[in-house]
Amino acid sequence: MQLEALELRRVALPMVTPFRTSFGVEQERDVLFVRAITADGEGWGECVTSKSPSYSSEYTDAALLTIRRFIAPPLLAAPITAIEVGERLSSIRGHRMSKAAVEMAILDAELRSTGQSFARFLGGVRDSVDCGVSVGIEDDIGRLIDVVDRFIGEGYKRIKLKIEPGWDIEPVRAVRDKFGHDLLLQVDANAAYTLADARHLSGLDEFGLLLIEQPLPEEDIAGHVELARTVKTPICLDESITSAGIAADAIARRACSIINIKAGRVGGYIEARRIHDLCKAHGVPVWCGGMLESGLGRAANVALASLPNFTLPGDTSASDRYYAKDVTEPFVLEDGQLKVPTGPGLGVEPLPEVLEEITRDVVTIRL
Ligand code: OSB
Ligand code: MG
Repeated sequence: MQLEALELRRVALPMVTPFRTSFGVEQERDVLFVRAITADGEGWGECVTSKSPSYSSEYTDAALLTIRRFIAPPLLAAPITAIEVGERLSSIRGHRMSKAAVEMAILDAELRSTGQSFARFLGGVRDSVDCGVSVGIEDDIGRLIDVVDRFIGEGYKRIKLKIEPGWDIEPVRAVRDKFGHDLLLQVDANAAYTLADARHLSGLDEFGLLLIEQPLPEEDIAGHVELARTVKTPICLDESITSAGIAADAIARRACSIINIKAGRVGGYIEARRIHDLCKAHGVPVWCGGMLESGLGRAANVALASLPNFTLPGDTSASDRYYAKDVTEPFVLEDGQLKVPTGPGLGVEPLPEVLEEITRDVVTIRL
């Protein structure tokens, strides 16, 4: 299809509670929505960057600039299909979240025009997916127990605790003591440790965790190889896995035995599917990560999570986990699951009044 324009809409989405991780606190999402406008209709993408470059090197101001200056022009220059976006942008290094957002919008436009859903296109095999929830770092253990108790009550099938040095063994012990050993429980360090902490992290082994996510820095594949030999808890990588090539390398070197797939981090849903297929071929289970997405990104994530090798519950929480008012019809938990949208493309759209209310700025790029 021929793109007529790309609209970049910067929105502010207030969060219900601050979300604290080892790299910072988020209270309001500063998000970029991408609207692909074509002669055959439109499509939506969501950029998963945040305000500051703290989870990864990308951030929203930079994504806006990168899309305007480098990503939009080659895509507007000649007809394009979603599966060609990666190749068309291959001379632009990095900026995967920015590329992913634009690819998502083009894919949505394409699938809407042919009447196919994201899940169908990606190869989904389930009509609903098991959901976990990511629990931020709390001020004290009493508060943490209350938060976890509430999420279990809401039906979440798996709890992930954010950890950092000084907030690791004790909170995990407290949650295990309170909720028992049947609770599916895992932790996420967002790269807050070094290899010198290997023995300390072995202290988590007694709690029967599903996995420890990204203990060491993004670039430190060798460190994770070493750590995986010391710690019995399975190592799962998030930040480190930026492409199918890196995933193949990490698996071959035994840096991890589980992978968290986030489409934004790897440059789009098509690369995400490649990583899924690779992991499936190697017997490496995957699960769908999250980046505090609005209903747009959430719809695509739930579709991705319906692929066969997504055998662990994902960070595919309900809309009300983060937002009192989502930009789409809200995703609501039913028996710990979310329904995979079946309509054309994402199967959801921004609600016009909400979109107007949260929009801070709109830039339209034409050829
Ligand atoms: O590391 O998985 C992460 C949120 C923002 C950035 C990074 C991460 C997270 C989460 C929450 O853990 C995921 C979600 O619920 O969307
Ligand atoms: Mg993570």
